[in-house]
Amino acid sequence: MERYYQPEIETASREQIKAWQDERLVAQVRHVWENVPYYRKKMEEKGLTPDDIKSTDDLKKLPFLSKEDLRVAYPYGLLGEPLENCVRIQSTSGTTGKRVVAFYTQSDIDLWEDCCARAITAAGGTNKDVCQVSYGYGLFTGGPGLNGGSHKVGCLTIPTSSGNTERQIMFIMDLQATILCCTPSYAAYMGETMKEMGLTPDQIPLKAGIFGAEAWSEEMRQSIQQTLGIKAYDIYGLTELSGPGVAFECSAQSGMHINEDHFIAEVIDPVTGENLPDGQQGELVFTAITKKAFPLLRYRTRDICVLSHEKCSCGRTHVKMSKPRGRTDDMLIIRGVNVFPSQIETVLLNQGYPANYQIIVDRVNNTDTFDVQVEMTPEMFTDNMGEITARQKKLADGLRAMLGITAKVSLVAPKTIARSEGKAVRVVDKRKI
Ligand code: DLL
Repeated sequence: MERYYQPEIETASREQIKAWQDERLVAQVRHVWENVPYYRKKMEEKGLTPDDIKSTDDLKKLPFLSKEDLRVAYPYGLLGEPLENCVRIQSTSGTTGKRVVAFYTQSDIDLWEDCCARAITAAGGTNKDVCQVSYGYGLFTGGPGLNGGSHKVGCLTIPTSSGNTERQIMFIMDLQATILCCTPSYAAYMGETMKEMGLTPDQIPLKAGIFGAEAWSEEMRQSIQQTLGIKAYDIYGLTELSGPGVAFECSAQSGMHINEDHFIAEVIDPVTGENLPDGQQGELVFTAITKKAFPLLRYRTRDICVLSHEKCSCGRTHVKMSKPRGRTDDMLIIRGVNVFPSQIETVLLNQGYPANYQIIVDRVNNTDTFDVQVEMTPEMFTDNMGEITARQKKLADGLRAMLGITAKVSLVAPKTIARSEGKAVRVVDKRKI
């Protein structure tokens, strides 16, 4: 039987959800107008006052916020509460440009942890479970968010953080962990290590995994489920909007329910900014309607996905987002063709390769070079060059069929490509260096 953490909210009628959103949006716009001069100015530039926003039907009148706004307003420009009401910050790794610093009141943290508790419950978690949180703790939101959610559900929580894989496995086995939370690439690495240690899926006590923070394909899900003998659930979120738990997967494993009592989701055309209907792919935009310290309105995530209001077999009524296909800024343009790392991953896994790969793009004599390095499994590994060449050709053919351009494929020995304990680095774009 499907279990919910907050059943009355998670299965509320569409009318009820809209009523919550209408009321909370109006209050949030007023809160922002009164407390965030940066956004007030943006509203004024459009000739808007809070009186113009009477319900969610008026949402599209509001100006967007982008990563660029976060950079300009760094560090306090989007703060919605006096600092004395804030109790925590979290931050992103800031690989491109300035770090994002998000602020939380105690109530903001509480709502965020509720969202994570919903995700853990949807993955079958109860107070009888042992939940190992192997996302990084610290400024990254993964560890703290799922730690808080796990406490709320009442699981025995093992806060291992990421890294030290042998110790991770020791805790899973000795304390009989039943739920594992980490990035999908780290889950794959743990699975690989356990297999090498001679552990079979039936010896591994885990039953579920809650994996997110990076794009991962359906093929990768199947592979992790098999190696660990678990059901693998996706979880989505971003620091700017609290962290993990903005959306989470249920037993249907077909998209993630967005916590619509806290976030209003829109999908827009990234070029024109126009709203797109269900089923059409575009950029995900969120309006946070309950959190107060960092109250972002119409924040452009750069994540590309589609929304669906179709009835879900789990009984939850909140809208579902598809797995993000990638980020607008992850998308590579190689010789004029759009390429997402997730498309490449699909081809590799379909041909039996592990998800250990790297994409290296460069520009030589004004032409883009496109190299894909892929690890062989120990079973495939051979020094028969003829066999390797045939395999490389088959993979290059598969990639050409998927992408429409030719890649130079190099098969490399097992364990050549660095493993990730957090978000995996799949792309090295030397054109940008
Ligand atoms: O990655 C929060 C998180 C932690 C989510 C743990 C899930 C689990 P950031 O570091 O701010 O926050 O990165 C946010 O990561 O805009 C997406 O591009 C990507 N992302 C997050 N979850 C998923 C997912 C955390 N399930 C950025 N699938 C987002 C694909 C994801 N991409």
